Amino acid sequence: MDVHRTGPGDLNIDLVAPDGSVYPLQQARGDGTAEIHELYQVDASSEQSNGTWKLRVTSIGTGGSISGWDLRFPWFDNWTETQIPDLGTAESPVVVGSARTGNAPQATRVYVDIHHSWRGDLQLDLIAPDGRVYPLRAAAAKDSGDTIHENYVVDARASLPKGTWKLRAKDTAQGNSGSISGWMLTL
Ligand SMILES: [Ca+2]
Repeated sequence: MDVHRTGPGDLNIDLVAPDGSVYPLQQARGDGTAEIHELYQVDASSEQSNGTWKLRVTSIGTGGSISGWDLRFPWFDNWTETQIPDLGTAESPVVVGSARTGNAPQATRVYVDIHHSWRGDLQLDLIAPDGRVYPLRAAAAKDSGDTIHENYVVDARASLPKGTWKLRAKDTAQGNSGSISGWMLTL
């Protein structure tokens, strides 16, 4: 959530489910904080996910704006450090064993945390349980950065969610190496 406040008053911030249930996220007091950048976790397991969710901001004595927000349904992650050998390939798995029905979402989200002495060596792909390959990032020989902290959105409707998903990092050039620190998959 990214909310900006223009004055010193209070903001009450709630998540409203499609059926109208209200989940309070924050009661921001007039502490002078102008920008609220926060990630909140709520237990919404009694809700149907289908429908319109709302972020509701009630201001008391101040103005402001909602610059942006997003809603993430359960994510799967793997924060075991995985070495990516020079000119080699590494895979980091997550297991989705849920009772989810239907296909993976049109907006399947991946967050990647990689450290590498020349990140342009790397080609990143998401591998679905059925073996389908969803490209995330192409190798770029001139890209000398050393971290990848990036979000990707892929249309994974061709795959079913249940099973083992993998982040695959392929090192395509000699001389530098690194590791996958972790990654997250949001279905
Ligand atoms: Ca390399």
